[in-house]
Amino acid sequence: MLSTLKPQPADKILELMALYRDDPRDTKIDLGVGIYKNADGETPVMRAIKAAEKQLWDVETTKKYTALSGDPAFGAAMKTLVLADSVDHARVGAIATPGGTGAIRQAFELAKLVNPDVTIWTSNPTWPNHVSIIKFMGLTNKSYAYFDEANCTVDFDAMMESLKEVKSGDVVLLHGCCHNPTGANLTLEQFDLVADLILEKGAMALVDIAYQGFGDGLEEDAAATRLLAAKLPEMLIASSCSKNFGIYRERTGCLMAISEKAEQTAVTQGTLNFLNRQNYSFPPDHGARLVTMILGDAALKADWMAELEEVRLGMLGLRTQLADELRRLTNSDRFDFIAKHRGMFSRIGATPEEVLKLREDYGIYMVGDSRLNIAGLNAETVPILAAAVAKICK
Ligand code: PLP
Ligand code: TYF
Repeated sequence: MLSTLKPQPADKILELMALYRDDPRDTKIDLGVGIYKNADGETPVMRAIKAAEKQLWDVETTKKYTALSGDPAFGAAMKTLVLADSVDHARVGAIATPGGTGAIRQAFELAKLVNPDVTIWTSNPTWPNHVSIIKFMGLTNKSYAYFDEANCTVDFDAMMESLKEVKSGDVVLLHGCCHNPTGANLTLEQFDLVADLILEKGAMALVDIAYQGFGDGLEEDAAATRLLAAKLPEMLIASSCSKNFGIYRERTGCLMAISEKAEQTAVTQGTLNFLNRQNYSFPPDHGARLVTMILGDAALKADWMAELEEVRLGMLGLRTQLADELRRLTNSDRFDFIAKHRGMFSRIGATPEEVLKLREDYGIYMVGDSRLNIAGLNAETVPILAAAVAKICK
């Protein structure tokens, strides 16, 4: 049977990781995969995570199964972190999932259960795994206009125009903050208009929030999600702890599902638990437990927030430095958007040929669509990148 298998398309971002690894040049710069790196190019375990792990070693007495939802304390902590008081928590069901990707997959599963003919709308462009998972599940994917290539901003008029085609029972996937791959984000006013449209169409919003704390701040980055939660009767939120807690390999995420009325939450929660059982039974606990410990302990939380803020401000500083350097070298404001974008990524608007040239001639690795990971830079490599971009990008 296995002999009938055909090779599957590779993930372009992960493929780039391998190319970088095999490049012998010691001047190479990795701006590919979305992993936070400090100025030394390292992705250290965050201080609060280390401290929580130490505590956990002392207090953990068993590793027996938790619950199908994961530890309910994790769900409660994530509701507070992401939604705060925007919505009555009694209306929110939550499950722990293997990473944000697990939450996205389970959100699609839930949408499919509710409406087997569901169309899932994704931004053009979006994180490639969104599209890949939707198609793998046999669901219909439509894309809505999002990125204005010429100005490297959101083309909001075009976005609203394409969302006019949304039908009742469709799901509209939105990036809660720090849009991947473009770095260009909606304003709160624009999110508000999108919420009106979703409401009018009888569709459901699914917010993917994978970078809370990487853009404008922990609370600021959740503002759009909270606005939608306050306004829409029903909604799904797929949240990832991979980036903001730096626990990528622990696979920690949470799917939240908001029902219109608190009376419906028991069935919604039961359905979420059922979906966990169908797909992998009990979700992973280690990362979720650390997150719960940190969010529930004032000192650990304060230290986590302080470190996250250092990370965020470091990336913002690199954005400013890069935009300034490019303004100086090109004598234009063409790259000013880099300082306005938020999160780990920006698409700098290079052609695929230019991206290839940057890789081959300069050892600068960015994704084929010219997405670069800002955290892959440091004060020394920003001028190197800027000089190469100024020279290569027409
Ligand atoms: N959503 C977006 C937009 C992402 O960029 C990522 C990637 O890291 C994820 C979700 C999920 O990440 P993970 O499954 O590693 O938590
Ligand atoms: O977009 C990124 O680079 C991150 C990491 O299959 C990632 O979201 C990339 C590809 C992938 C899983 C995670």
